[in-house]
Amino acid sequence: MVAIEANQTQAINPSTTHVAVLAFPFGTHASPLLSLTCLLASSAPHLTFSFFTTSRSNASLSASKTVLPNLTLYDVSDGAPDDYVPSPIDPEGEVELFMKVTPDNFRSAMASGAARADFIISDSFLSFAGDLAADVGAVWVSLWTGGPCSLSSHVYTDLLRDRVVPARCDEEMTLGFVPGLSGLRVRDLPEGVVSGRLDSVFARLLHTMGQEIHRADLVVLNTFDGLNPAVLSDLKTKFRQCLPLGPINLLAPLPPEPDRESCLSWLERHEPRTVVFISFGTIMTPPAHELAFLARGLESARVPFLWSMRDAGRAKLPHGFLERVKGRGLVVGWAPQRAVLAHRAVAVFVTHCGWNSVLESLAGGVPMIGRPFIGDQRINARVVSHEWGIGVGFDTGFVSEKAVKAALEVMVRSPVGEEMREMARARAEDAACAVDGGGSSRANFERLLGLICERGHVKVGGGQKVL
Ligand SMILES: *[C@@H]1O[C@H](CO)[C@@H](O)[C@H](O)[C@H]1NC(C)=O
Ligand SMILES: CC(=O)N[C@H]1CO[C@H](CO)[C@@H](O)[C@@H]1O
Repeated sequence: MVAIEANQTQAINPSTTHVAVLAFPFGTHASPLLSLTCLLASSAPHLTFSFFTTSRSNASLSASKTVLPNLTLYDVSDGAPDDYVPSPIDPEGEVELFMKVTPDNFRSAMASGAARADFIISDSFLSFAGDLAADVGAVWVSLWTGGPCSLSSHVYTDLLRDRVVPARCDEEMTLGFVPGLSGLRVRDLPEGVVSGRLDSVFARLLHTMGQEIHRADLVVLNTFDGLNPAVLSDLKTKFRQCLPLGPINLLAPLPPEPDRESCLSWLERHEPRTVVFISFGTIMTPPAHELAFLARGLESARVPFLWSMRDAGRAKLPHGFLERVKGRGLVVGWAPQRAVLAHRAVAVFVTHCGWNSVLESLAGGVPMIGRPFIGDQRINARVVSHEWGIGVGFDTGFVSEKAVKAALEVMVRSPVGEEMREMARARAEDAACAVDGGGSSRANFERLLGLICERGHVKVGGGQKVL
């Protein structure tokens, strides 16, 4: 690694460029970041990439099995005691422990790692990455892994807190005063923006993120031009450079996931667009009474279904359910979600509306029945149903067997459902075009790659960098 003097201005040998990538190691955050890193590293084999995350997060990443000679994974401390067991009822607990040891955990892992970083690509949640980059004169690239509407709700948090006083405002009030968010209601906002505990770990982290993200030299978004045009064009005015290059699941596909419970061969035995796929992700399980409404609704609508459910959920199913639906329903502990959603047998996806799940459903052209729980999920569910028109939402949860049955019948058997599938397929085509040669996301990826390969025209001199 060439040491850079403060006044050095001549071109730097590009073969020494080092890109350090800092993950937010919770939920599914690290996965799109690692996919993007793998694509950059395989496109620029002459550069050096280091990926920093906790060992718990690394263990859950399927792309970490991709071996690239110029990409090295490094452990950072998660701040938790050795015998720590994450609590399902306090998901903020481990985030709090982790945030307490940042940024020193990253700083020391980076010092033990490869060379000084020329680029720091961080999850946008890690606002301190801006200071780490400034310390070493690196370019800061911030990746927002969620959707553009939720990002906007954090960028405009102060305005929202000013205008929306929960005690005086109707939950149904729309957010017409925020550019691009006129279709959303107060009740769709993530907790901690205007309601709930404004001083929780997450609320503070996201508030800071919303205020700091504009300092990034580049903001990379996991969406594509045209998907949420109004909010995206507003965000572009807020950032120095904004590169939507998603869906990352299509731009930089992960290796196929294992299918140990034979979901795909089961789907093979079904007619196109007839099966309901249900998964609430790795963190959420609906409460027992809602699981019962959903199970009974599936039973009475007599639709074939594939349900990916952890053991915690199984115990809450109605008595005798699994026996009664044998042959028509398949309940598994884990399903290869991307391949399932890409399968032609799937008619609708019952989902918590995490952004990765929404994009995977969109990529497969599958409309959704949303049952959002926390964070950005209510915004995503609202965007799916009201902006894209490719789903229905249960934003207060599954309220009865009858309501579930009606939604399933509409989505699987009615012309309305068929129309939504057609619109979802059109969105899937747009997404595929965006990441294809000549598409906007592909072009933005090439631009990011070009900037990194040319060192972003970084002029190291007087501490200034110009992109
Ligand atoms: C990350 O996980 C992979 C397996 O998926 C393992 O080979 C590797 O050693 C791990 N890296 C670190 C730094 O823990
Ligand atoms: C050609 C080149 O720079 N390869 C690098 C790939 O990454 C490893 C470690 O991350 C470096 O040691 C190599 O120099």
